[in-house]
Amino acid sequence: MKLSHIEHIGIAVKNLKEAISYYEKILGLTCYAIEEVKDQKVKTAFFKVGQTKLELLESTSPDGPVAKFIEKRGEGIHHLAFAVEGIEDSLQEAEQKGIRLIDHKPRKGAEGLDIGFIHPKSTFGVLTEFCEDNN
Ligand code: CMX
Repeated sequence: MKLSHIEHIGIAVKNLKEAISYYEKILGLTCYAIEEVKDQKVKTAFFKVGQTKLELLESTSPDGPVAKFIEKRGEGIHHLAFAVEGIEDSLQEAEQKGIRLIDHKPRKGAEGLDIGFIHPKSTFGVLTEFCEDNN
């Protein structure tokens, strides 16, 4: 498995607009994209800090994963996403080593990346995402 860098950190928020304002007005970052990922029931806002991105996540539905996360655990860091080379093989390799996957095959996420999630119960409590830019 080859991880190159932290692609992004996902942060669950109740109100995207209010959170964007904090990152822009207080931290001086610029929101460069807002995108809805229907499949995941989220609206996302992206910022760059060096080569790492921050992805703010607001749920678009009360039964979405981010709404459930906030209800149970409150706002905060939701997942950690690594850039990998060969996402399909990396997911398979993790599974073969006994790790519980959420996605057995990559699917399309925000920014057109191929993504796959690993279950937090297998990763010491951190919802982990693999990403690969195959565009
Ligand atoms: N980080 C760490 N632990 C988490 C978690 C997270 N983000 N989300 C849920 N959990 C924990 C819960 O606290 C719970 O633990 P306990 O049993 O100890 O209380 C356990 O996982 C099960 O949680 P749940 O609320 O019952 O939720 P589900 O099992 O229905 O779903 C998960 C959990 C991770 C499988 C689901 O949220 C998922 O499939 N996530 C991947 C997709 C996703 O998060 N999409 C949104 C982001 C999309 C994007 O970035 O574009």
